[in-house]
Amino acid sequence: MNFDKNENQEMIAQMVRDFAEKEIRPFMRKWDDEEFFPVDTMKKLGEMGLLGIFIPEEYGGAGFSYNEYATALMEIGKVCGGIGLSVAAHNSLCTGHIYYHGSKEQKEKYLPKLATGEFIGAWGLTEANTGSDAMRMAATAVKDGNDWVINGTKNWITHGLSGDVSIVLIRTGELLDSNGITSFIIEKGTPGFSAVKIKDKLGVRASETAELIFENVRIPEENVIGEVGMGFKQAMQILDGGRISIASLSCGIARGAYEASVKYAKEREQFGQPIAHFQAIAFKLADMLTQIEAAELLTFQAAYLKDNNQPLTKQGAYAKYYASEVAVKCGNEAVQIMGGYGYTKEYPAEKFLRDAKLMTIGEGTSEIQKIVISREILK
Ligand code: COS
Repeated sequence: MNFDKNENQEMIAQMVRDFAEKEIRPFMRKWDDEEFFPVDTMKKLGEMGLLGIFIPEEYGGAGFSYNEYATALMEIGKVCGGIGLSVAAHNSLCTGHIYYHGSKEQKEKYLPKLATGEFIGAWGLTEANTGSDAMRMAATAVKDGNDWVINGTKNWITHGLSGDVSIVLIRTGELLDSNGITSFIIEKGTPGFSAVKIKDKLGVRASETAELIFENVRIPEENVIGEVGMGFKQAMQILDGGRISIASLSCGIARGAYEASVKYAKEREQFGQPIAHFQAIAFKLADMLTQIEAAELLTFQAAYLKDNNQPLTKQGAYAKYYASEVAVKCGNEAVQIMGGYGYTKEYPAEKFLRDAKLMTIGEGTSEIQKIVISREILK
């Protein structure tokens, strides 16, 4: 086993760090307060290759692997979980779905634009009544001539409003038929397709979330991804990879909370000495770092499996489960270490905690990860 970071990882980490300090940190509080999704910042991330990190160069991507993708998300997560979530959803869900399951024509048409940030990507599986129980979705697509006609809604969709292209999972067969769901590509502006922004989220507020509405939306057959009926299985595979991105982002948020805590604990004096000198605080830091390092190892292990085309359902799930819970713990401890200050927006701890909480929910809750892991153990 080699634990050294490779040259690309070092280079990407430095590049993302510089970008985040200049283009994200100065504005993230304002974006968070105003729930503003900075499309311009996303475009800049696209120009740097961060919206097509694992897409090959022939399709306009950076041509890196999941290893580098995980590294980039860890760095962004240290600064802003909201922007990190947008980068993750764009790369592994929308762009990844077209890359792994799309036809040559679909890849040539969409990937160069998605990978460079000309297009922002969205991905829709969840509905208002079907989150964990994704297969019970109600939105339907019915064949009419050469078109499919879609009706229904999708909910909690990252970039649902700003997305230039959305991949949506829609029922084309019987309820609860695992071969009865199909993936479609829908472009912004398609008649009958609209979106409404979801407001007042606890965290990741710089990342746009929306409800998608389909009213007799006509989609040509050429926008079906892969085979009709294979959408659910494609989505499960996409989520296997997506969960690595949420694990990576969680590691970044956790480390951001930890680093802010160390700085505070060394500066803040009580009883005549820095609070870091008290074991009550120092042990919190020790616990945080130990868990972060373990979460990173699980995450890089899952990324390694993905890069080597090995099964990763179980490893992706426990990386996501563990790392997201560690992120919440670290955010919580950061608030505790900073005391009253940590409870205010003047200090970064509360935002780490709010952003971290979504990590235990999105792309499958911690409870769903335990279902996935236990099924893999017992099958
Ligand atoms: N890769 C490929 N295929 C998979 C798979 C995977 N990781 N996981 C399941 N499948 C296949 C199964 O093999 C099964 O195929 P058959 O019917 O041909 O045997 C089919 O998909 C249905 O799987 P399963 O019976 O396990 O479906 P369930 O309804 O029991 O659901 C869970 C399984 C709960 C794991 C799934 O619904 C899930 O992940 N839910 C959470 C969804 C989620 O993460 N939503 C958040 C989206 S936010 S971006």
